[in-house]
Formats: sequence, structure tokens, C-alpha cells
Amino acid sequence: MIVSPTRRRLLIGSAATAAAALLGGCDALVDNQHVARVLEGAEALNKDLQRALLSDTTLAREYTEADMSPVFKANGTQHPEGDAYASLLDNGFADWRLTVDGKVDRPLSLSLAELKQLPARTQITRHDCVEGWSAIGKWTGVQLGTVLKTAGLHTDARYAVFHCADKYENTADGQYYESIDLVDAFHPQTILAYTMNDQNLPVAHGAPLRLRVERQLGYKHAKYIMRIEIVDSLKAIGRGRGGFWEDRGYEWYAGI
Ligand SMILES: Nc1nc2c(c(=O)[nH]1)N[C@H]1C(S)=C(S)[C@@H](COP(=O)(O)O)O[C@H]1N2
Ligand SMILES: [Mo]
Repeated sequence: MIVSPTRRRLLIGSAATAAAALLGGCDALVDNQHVARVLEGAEALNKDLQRALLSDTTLAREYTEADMSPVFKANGTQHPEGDAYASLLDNGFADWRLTVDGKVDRPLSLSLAELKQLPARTQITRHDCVEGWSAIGKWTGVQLGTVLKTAGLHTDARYAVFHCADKYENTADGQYYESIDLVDAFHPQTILAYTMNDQNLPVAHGAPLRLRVERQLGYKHAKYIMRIEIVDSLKAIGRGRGGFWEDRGYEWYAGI
């Protein structure tokens, strides 16, 4: 089922935390006392509410190789400025690390090689930009849920915030960032992609790592990810609306 934006706002409270733990699967987590308490709490939740969250795994349409666009436009930043990114790029991102921190039990610092060792998902999907163009491309990466399960979420975790390497605007708060809630974070098609059309992710499309969050519009798909911060509120980040474009008037939930 599809959860409407309005219903979604009602759902992303504390219920989301419990449901995220459930969505994550219990096998590796049952020994953890902390998680056990979350699950007990979840049992006391309204059953319909739980079911709505847990069944929200409607997949975005997936396409075949024959459908892939011969040209996939690059948009927004196409090459982050600055020495920091230049030197990462210079040696093939061998020194790049993905930081995962905030409301997690085990903060992570993962190399590209380590991310590539985790189970991968490949999907051919259509990207829709608000500027009025679409393109179909093939993406491979690790499910964000896998990474978040490895880090272990605190009970008050509500959003994943993606901090990017690029400044889109040359102002104090011009850094590109994005955020999604835990329903989308644990959706099976939400991946941290390191390849596009079977090649290493090109710089123009977000090298070395970009988000694919297939049920939402293009601007949610953060490129050049450096850090994923787990938070309970978006208020303290940027101008407080959950993303670079959201801070400038776009919708936070950009459902297609
Ligand atoms: N870091 C970063 N991510 C970004 C952007 C950006 O400027 N910087 N632009 C967004 C927009 S509006 C779109 S449509 C897509 C474009 O992705 P593409 O370059 O792979 O087509 O990236 C999104 N993610
Ligand atoms: Mo876009």
C-alpha cells in the first residue's frame, strides 16, 4: 500500500522507530536487550498502525535493459568544487570514507571497498526531475537498511540525513543535503549506489556514492554523500526544512 503524505506524517512518530526495528528483521538483533525492549513496545502499538508501516514496501516500477535511456542527463552539481573533493578523486576515492553517526549504537566509517563487500542490489528505474525531464538508468549499491542495521538505531531515531561534498550555493548554508524518514530508509529499493549503468558512478552523477530513493523526485537523490547522520529532528540542520531545496521552498516528501 502507499502511505499518503498526510498519513505518513501521522506515522513517523515513535511508531516509526519500533517499526524500523521490525522491518530490519529480528534474527541478528534478538540478543540485544535494547532492541528487545523496542520490540516489546511495538507489540503494544495499535495493530493497524504497525501494519500500515510494515507493509509500506510498494516498489517503484523497475524496467529492463532495453528501456535504459541512451543519455542520462546530469543535473545540479556535476563536479564538487574544492581541494578536499579533488584529492579524494585523484586517487580513485581510496581515502574516501562514509561516516554514519548520530543516533546510532555503533558509529561507522566505511571505505568504498567495505561498502562493496556488503550484499548489493541492482535496479533499473526512472528518475524524474522537477525541472521536467526523466531518464531510465541502472543502479547498483547497498541497501541503506543494511548499513543502518549494522550501525544500530537508537529508539528515538527518526530521519537519515545525507551530508554531501558539494556546495550548491556559495553561502554559509549552501551545502547540499537531504533527508528521508525511516519508512523510506528501510524500503528495499533505497540504496547507496556506487555504480550507474554497470560503470563506477561517474563524477557528474555523484561519485563515489549517491542515494537512490525511487519513490521520490530527483532532488531527494543526494549525490556525493560523505556522511549519513541519524537524527530525531531536522530542525537543527541547514535552515531546518530537511534539505537544500526544501529550505528554499520545495516539498520535503516529494512522492512521485
Ligand atoms: N549533492 C547533490 N545531490 C543532488 C543534486 C545536487 O546538486 N547536489 N541535485 C539533485 C537533483 S535536482 C537531481 S534531478 C539529481 C540529478 O542526478 P543526476 O545528475 O544523476 O541526473 O541529483 C540530485 N541530487
Ligand atoms: Mo532535479
